[in-house]
Amino acid sequence: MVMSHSDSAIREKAFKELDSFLVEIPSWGFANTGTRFGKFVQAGAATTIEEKFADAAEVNRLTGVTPTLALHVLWDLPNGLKDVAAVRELEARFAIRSGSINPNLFQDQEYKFGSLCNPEAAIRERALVHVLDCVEIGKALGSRDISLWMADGSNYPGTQSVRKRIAWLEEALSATHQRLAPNQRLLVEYKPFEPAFYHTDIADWGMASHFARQAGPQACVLVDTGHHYLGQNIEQIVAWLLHTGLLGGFHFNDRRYADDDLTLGSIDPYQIFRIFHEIHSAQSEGLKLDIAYMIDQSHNLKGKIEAMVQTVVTAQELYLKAALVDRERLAELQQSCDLVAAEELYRGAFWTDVRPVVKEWREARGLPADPLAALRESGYVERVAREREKRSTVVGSYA
Ligand code: RM4
Ligand code: MN
Ligand code: MN
Repeated sequence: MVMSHSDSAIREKAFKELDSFLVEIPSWGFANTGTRFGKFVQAGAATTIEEKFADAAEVNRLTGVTPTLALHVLWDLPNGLKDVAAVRELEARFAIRSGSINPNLFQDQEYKFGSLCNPEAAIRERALVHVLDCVEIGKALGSRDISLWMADGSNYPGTQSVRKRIAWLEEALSATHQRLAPNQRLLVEYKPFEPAFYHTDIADWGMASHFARQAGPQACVLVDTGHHYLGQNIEQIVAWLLHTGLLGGFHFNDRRYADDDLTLGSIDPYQIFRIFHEIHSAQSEGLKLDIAYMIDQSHNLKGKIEAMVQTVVTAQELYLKAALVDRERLAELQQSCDLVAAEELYRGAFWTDVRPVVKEWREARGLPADPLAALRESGYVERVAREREKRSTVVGSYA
């Protein structure tokens, strides 16, 4: 089973793994969100970029592993590049850096029939200009990843040329790639459904891989765990992306049905463990990986900060469980096709309670031993709720 080493060797390995595992949290995870039927407003939700930075700093104070905040450009930088100076100031004030830059290609009226895949050239151009602005924002903020998700698609068969739209998107992504600085990356996210009901222009990892390859060497694929059909084997997709060198990052969340954006591991923690196992095993075989671990969740009912802390803690636990698989032994068992022993070893790692060692690690790093309890004790949520309650209750989607 997992614990074949001595306790201190396990502790040493665990500490090393936890030291190297950082998680990026999304600005929109602190904002008021809802479903298409309505929105339940929380007094403590962040409505300004300043509040989002403040909340991110609180999560980082409690967990110590979330130094970057993903930004969604039109929600967080409504004036684009002009807002960079203000963001810089917030970075310094809250000791949180800007993380991935997310273009917004879905909220403007012009995008009714698509953005980079719109049949009208002028609208495609407008969308491209926005993406290129995001590249410049990334450069100005020193943030590496441009994380691209589009809502483009169609609702009815025969209403759009799927192939023309492929070509338009290829053009736009190549043009974007040309503008990247040498350290920047373009992450291409896929999603099979919502908001388009018939076809989505980047619907799965095969299409995303094609677009990434075609755009250039600094483009790779982003896997959002909620963006798959229910029966899909996500860890196999991850294994393929590792094999082809195209795995750029994750948007982590959980779901029961579709893109539910529930907190990580709330429905199926074993799924995330299996994904992490693929990554750890690729790493142990010497593959050089550069994976952005990002959260993409919207907390409609749970308290925003509490849900974020819970997510980060869960991510650490699952990452560590998968790190502790005795991979040498597993390789032998796989080789000899000892199926039950292999499976039991694998499952054994999943069932190992790593919480005590994570707690030890936190104490050793000067972090609260129990971040969720520390959050409750701090009174942060009540304080910001009191302060933020006074403002107007007008809230737009996510922002
Ligand atoms: C999409 C997708 C994107 C995220 C938006 C808010 O479903 O997951 O990554 O930015 O939601
Ligand atoms: Mn996503
Ligand atoms: Mn999503």
